[in-house]
Amino acid sequence: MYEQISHSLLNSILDDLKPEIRRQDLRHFYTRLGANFYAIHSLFFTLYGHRDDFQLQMLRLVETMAKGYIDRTPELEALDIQREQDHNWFLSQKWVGMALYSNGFADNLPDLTNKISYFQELGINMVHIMPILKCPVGQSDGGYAISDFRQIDDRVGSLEDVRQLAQDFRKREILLVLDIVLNHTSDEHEWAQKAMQGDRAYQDYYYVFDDREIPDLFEQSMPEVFPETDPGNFTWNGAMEKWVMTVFHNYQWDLNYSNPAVFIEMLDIILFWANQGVDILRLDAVAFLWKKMGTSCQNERKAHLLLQLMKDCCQVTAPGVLFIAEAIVAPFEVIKYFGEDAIVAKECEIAYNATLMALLWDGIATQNAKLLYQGVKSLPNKLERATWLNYVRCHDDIGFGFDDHDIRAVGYEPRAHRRFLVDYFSGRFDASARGLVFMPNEATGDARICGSLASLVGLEAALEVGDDDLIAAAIGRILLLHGIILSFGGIPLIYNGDALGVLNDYSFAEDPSKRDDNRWVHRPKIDWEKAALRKKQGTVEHTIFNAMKKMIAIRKEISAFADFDNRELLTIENEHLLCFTRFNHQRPSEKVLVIANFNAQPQSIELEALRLAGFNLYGQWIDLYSGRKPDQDDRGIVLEGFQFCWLTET
Ligand code: OTU
Repeated sequence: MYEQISHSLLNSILDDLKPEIRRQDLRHFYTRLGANFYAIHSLFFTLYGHRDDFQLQMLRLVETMAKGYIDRTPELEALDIQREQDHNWFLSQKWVGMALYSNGFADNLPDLTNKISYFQELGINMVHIMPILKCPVGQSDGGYAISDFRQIDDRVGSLEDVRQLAQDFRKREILLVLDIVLNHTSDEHEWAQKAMQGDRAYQDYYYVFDDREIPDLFEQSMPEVFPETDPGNFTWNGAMEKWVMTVFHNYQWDLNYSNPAVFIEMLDIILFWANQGVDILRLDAVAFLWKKMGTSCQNERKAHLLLQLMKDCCQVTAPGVLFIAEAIVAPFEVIKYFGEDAIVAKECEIAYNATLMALLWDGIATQNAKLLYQGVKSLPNKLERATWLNYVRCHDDIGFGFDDHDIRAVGYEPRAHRRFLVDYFSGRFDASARGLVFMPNEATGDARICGSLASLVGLEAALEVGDDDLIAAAIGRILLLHGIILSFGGIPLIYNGDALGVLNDYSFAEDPSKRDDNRWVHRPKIDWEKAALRKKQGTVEHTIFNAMKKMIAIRKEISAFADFDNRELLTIENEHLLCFTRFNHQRPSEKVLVIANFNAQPQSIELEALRLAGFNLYGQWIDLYSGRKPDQDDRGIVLEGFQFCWLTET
């Protein structure tokens, strides 16, 4: 858009650019800057326009983008241009992700490179490696407390290893996903250290206060993330003799984005990682970016403006790089991280589908799909060129954050129902679920759940008693959940260990840096000798791994599984089943019917429902997953306990 004020500002900025920037060939940079400048200027002005040094900050911002562009390799620039041309590339069904800790999946980064063939064997072509940056030696929140945004933790490797990995992945068409922890730094970060030494400029990078007056006001409306271990949102720092805002752990200092210097530093870091060859950046804890007194300090409008500005700036320098929003918040809030009021994604192209994740677990606990159906029905529509990251579990706890209205709509009382779920997964209701309660909050009654997928769905207990039926049921649940995330629409993200049925790892309790955080129970170190059993018939590992491998391979062949607003939820009588159709957005008659039975008993779906959904009842049906004709009785199609199928007409 052409607009006089921003255009004349752009001209004067271009005149003021450092000579070394002006001398470069910046053709593509300038076209993109011209296209995005109006938006960048408006956003930057809304956030920082009240400052005397606004124009100087704006110049710094443009210099940061230009510098990032100059550092971009020709290979990455070619990729940018290719992705600009094929801008829906990430909506394809061919992508299947996995999330892992480099020192949990492998020993370290070089060893991870040795194990790339495992990804190829399973069909994984997008790998999210959890934090690998320099962090405190003891407690570091699993690396989410970062001490240097440009240096790799030497316990896992070096920057050279990451570059090598990025290259090795690229050759094999595997996407690399890394974290950018935007919301906070560790208290060992240079900025925090300088702040502690009394440097005012760096104290302004954080929220620091002389006394409790303002912190107390904030506390009135701010919830607590880790109430059990880190109650409150502020920590006293003796060196500064001030209170610092620490929403997460007391050693994680919240960055203050009302300071444009912070924004520019973090943009520079984003561009730095884009230039190391990272394809997708996972932006951690984005809901928390803007703090405003009197609010929960989550999902604030200005948090969205910051993300829009990040996206607009990153598009100028590295348009091929995508953002994932990690916002584990209410369904109607999550959707906004794609970009509110925009036609195409204007914040993050991808967002964690935490709602689906939580609903799936409800289905497991209740053996009933009615809340899952209701929650999926209420999922707001997302924008075009935006997609979900669908997952069963990740490295964090599982919170039952679905909507209270939906819970009531299906006849449960929200508080009691959530309590039931926590009781269920912590084994108080059914001893076969081996979860641990995470961060119970006495004041609010809230609690979340930790535990590996296999242990939560009963595999650990079933193996202990050696009961084949129970083992089969647990495996059935594991496959059922993946059958949904692989067909729902979006990028499925499989968690490290889940394709091998890895159980809880209780060893964290002996490690002083981990024992207070039971999320470590489901952050396994893969035992590769045991993992080799995936090649031995008759083992649990073999059954799960090969089923997943087959599902992934089939998913990649089904064009109706690409994500183009092409899912229709079916309303059916049997509440144990979740049922939806996926259709090819260009050829809608190419349909796949997904049916998932959350109940242990066989369940049937009435043929009339399928007829209403546009299926030809006299045609030939085939389950693309099993390759078999579905079972039928006089009422309709019958699914075994925990069975799922991907039906199509032949
Ligand atoms: C994210 O977590 C990370 O995934 C966690 O591993 C980190 O501890 C946390 O940020 C701090 O860096 O912020 O938007 O267990 O579900 O805190 C949601 C709580 C987050 C996490 C939540 C999440």
